[in-house]
Amino acid sequence: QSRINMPLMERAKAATNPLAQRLLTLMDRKKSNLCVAVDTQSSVELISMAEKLGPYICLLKTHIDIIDDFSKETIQKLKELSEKHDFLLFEDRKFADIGNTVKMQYKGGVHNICDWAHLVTAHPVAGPGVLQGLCKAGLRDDRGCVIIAEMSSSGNLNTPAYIEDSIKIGNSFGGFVIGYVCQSSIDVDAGVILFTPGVSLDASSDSLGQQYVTPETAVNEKGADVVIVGRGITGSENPVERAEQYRKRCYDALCKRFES
Ligand code: 5IU
Repeated sequence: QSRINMPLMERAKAATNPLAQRLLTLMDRKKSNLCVAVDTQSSVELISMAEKLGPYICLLKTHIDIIDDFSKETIQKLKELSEKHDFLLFEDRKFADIGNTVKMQYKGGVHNICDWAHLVTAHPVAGPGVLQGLCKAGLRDDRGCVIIAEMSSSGNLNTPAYIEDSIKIGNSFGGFVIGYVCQSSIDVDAGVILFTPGVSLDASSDSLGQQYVTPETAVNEKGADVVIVGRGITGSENPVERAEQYRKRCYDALCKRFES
């Protein structure tokens, strides 16, 4: 059986990475493979979305550096809500520098990302040093990284060779890398998780290069395990209703794969 048609709990058992195991188990328990991307500049809005949408999601994806009124309290509240509603915190920091620099970006500055984000993203463009650096900031069982193999935006520079090499780099850090951001069903072990952004029920693109597909296309054609949705939920009139709609469509599409 391959990753594609293996039930989540079987994949959790196959996973060698403890955080991958935890996320797959959480997805099964909550019946959610939905990650909401809350791209807002207001910490009040961020916390309010986390409180409202928490029950429907497996992951809350942040861009903590866009918050205008950031404070330690923002993080404290996110941590509390992550426990209350049983979701993990995913900071989409897109680390991309040399190891020595990303090590400091991960654990330093006002955001102190490795203190609170269960997951972070990294571009492998600089080579394995980016992962060596992140691991140096303090590798623990409840911290992990998602490697960006392929972006959703039009004109991205992720060639098939780049994607293949990204996976080679990621696979050599199996204790830290739990999966990949990608737009196609790349060949990875059953315990490795694929994340796909660029999903919307309303639009096929935005005015700045983003490209969208439906939840079903993401899960059943692109092989996504976790579906990342931003404005489709946060920009709607009723984000809670919309989140439940996306949760169901994404999870039903995933369950359909187990039957095949
Ligand atoms: N995001 C992408 N595409 C990518 C990667 C990250 O859209 O390839 I890597 C982020 C950007 C934003 C969210 O935070 O995912 C998608 O938001 P919308 O659903 O609002 O487009």
